[in-house]
Amino acid sequence: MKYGMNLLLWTGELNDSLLPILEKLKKMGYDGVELPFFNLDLDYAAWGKRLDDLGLERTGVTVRNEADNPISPNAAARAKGVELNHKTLDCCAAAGCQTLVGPFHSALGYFTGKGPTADEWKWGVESMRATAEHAQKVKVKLGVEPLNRFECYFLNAHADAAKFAREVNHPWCGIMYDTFHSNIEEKSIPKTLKEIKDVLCHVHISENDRSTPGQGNVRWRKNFDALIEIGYDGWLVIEAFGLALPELAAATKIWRRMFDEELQLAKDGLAFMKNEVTSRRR
Ligand code: LER
Ligand code: MN
Repeated sequence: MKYGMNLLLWTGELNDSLLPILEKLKKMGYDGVELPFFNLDLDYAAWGKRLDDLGLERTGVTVRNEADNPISPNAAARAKGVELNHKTLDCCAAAGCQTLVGPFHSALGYFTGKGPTADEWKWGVESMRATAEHAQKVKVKLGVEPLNRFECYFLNAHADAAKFAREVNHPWCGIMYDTFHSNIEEKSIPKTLKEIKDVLCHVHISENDRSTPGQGNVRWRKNFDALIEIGYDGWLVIEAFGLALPELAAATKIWRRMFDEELQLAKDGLAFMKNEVTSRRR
């Protein structure tokens, strides 16, 4: 396994105040960090160089919004969604990210009041195939992320995301699994993980209240048993949210702080993940 920390706990935009935090994450024993890609005009090649110097690998996360919704009935909005996904992939490549994950299949926090239609599914597959073709060019793998029903309506169950990726049918398009969304949407963790195994390429380790993994109500034993059972051996990235994210707060519904200190959360969360994995491999 590789162990990562999502920087959304601190910021939605990379800036110099992160440098001492990155050094500490490396010293703690993290293999890498997950970078937010919301502002696409930063010098991501320079960030890649800084992270190389620190010895931190990286993955990337992004979202789409209503104006650039890849499943919109408005063709111009769909084209904008694909264009921004392409631009995000270019930024990921410049920063040296191996994977781009997140709900870039449809608009975060936007609802029509109905479930997905056949047209939305078709547009979604077309948009994602175009995105995957660019992903292949720049050599950044896509990890499509289903979200719980309160954050989006297009892909909620992990098995639906897997079906979506199979229809996109492109070697550079996989899906990811997030323990927080799974805790809301899935009936059986082992069944879900077995069902998505062929397309799974990334995991978010996230507690039921988005604070320190291991200290809440997620069914951790079942999650780690099943991940080891299916032979998953990729990134385990902690995703925790504080109040640093006006961009995402409205969609992810984070209104209060649920932990004492960010670096303590990172330290305790890393120890928790490593212990869960190594204790099953003895
Ligand atoms: C959002 O709920 C989420 O899980 C993130 O990975 C992407 O914003
Ligand atoms: Mn997530």
